[in-house]
Amino acid sequence: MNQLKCLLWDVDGTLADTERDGHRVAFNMAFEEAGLDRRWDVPTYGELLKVTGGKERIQFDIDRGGMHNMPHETIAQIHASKTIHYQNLIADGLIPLRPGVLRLLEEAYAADIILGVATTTTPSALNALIEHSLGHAWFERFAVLAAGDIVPAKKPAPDIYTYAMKELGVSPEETLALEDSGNGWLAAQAAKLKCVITVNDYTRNQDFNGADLVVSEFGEPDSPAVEIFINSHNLNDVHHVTLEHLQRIMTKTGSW
Ligand code: XBP
Ligand code: MG
Repeated sequence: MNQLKCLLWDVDGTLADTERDGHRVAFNMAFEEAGLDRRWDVPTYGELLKVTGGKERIQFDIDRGGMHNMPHETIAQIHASKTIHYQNLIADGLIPLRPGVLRLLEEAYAADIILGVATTTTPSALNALIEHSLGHAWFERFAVLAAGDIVPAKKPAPDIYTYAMKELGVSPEETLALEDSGNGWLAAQAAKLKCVITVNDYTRNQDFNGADLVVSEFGEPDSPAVEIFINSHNLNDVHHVTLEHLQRIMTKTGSW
């Protein structure tokens, strides 16, 4: 029987709904600054989210003919400017944490669960979110911040999860991933991790077949009950997701 020893957190869409009003807006600001007439509206950005990584997303849009005037700057320069705009948006306090995130983090930290981050986003973008939405103390409380180009292949490849576990000295059998997207779920699955998913407007129709628990959000005790979409372990008391639910998921043998 496996005990929960480590929680690995995805960032965008899981800790906070950063994509629509954060990253997307910052990309558009950078395009404007670079003299590009391209703007990513909300549905277009939803399509582009199938490509993980901001630089890769811009490249993909160029390759598919989305950008009609080619950028003067390189993609790396446009992305660097996007990251600064994103950091400023986060510093303005526009993107709160999702419901239940801080409660679960605090519960797990108090229980001596090892906490780590495994994300596709750029380290400086992650740092801004920790500083302004979580609080400075969390730089110490996360035992690893695995982000961006630190691995060659981004999600849906398992690499960022494998890297984080190696840094922490933990095994997949004692680690649970918290994700929000199909690409995140594929990455966790390929890393042989159990996985709980909190969907959002961009991801609720994606394929999470085989995930351990898929819910609308982690929720809060004093809010209405969360919606449950997949409940592979038949947890029968999920009003909001607690550390105890995550521990129960880990103790299941995988015979479902
Ligand atoms: C989400 C991503 C990132 C962000 C943009 O990462 O795919 O590319 O959309 O961030 P995750 P960057 O869900 O793994 O946290 O522009 O910094 O790549
Ligand atoms: Mg995500």
